[in-house]
Amino acid sequence: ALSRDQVRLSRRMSLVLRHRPEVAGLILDAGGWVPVADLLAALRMSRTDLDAVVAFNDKSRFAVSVGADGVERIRASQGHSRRVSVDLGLPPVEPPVNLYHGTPRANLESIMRDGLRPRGRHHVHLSGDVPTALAVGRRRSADVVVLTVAAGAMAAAGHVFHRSANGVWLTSVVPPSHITVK
Ligand code: HQG
Repeated sequence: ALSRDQVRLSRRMSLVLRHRPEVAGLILDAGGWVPVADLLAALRMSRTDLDAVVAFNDKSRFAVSVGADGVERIRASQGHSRRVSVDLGLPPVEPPVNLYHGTPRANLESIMRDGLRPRGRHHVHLSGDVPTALAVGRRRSADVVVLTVAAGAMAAAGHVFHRSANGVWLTSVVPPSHITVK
């Protein structure tokens, strides 16, 4: 398991790699990658801590890859802010018939009127199973509803889905007509 300090570093990595790279003096490339060496220097963290965070992060939020130039880079697998212009380059994937989204009950009326919107992020995030959707909703409220998204029908109607490296389903918007309350 991660130590408390490593969990704190993990949060800092999420902030920098998804939302505010400039606070660490970093610039993400078009795919959202930064050299591992630059991140270590910017966050003054050890390689051991970085490896632990990448390996034991509860959601596998970070991916490490060696480029064609031999440089080792790291990026967040999903969750980027709209203000950070990153294209993960994920291919379109045929979704399952249903996907799920957990949200505070207080959002329900607005969602059934306007659909699911990406808000500050690049995509609406959907889960492949109900327990995961419940956990996502509980980050924000104890009173959570799980919405069933008719992903198969959406795909048939031309909506595009992607799946992040850590298994989160991504799409641009979900119209209310494809949402039911489970
Ligand atoms: C809601 C975590 C009212 C939406 C998770 C959500 C996920 C609306 C909130 C990832 C709405 C946005 C993303 C509408 C959407 N009216 N409320 N029309 N449309 N909402 O955090 O899906 O731990 O941007 O239901 O596991 O909660 O960070 O999205 O409650 O994968 O790696 O607006 O964040 O991953 O909140 O979570 P978020 P999310 P990490």
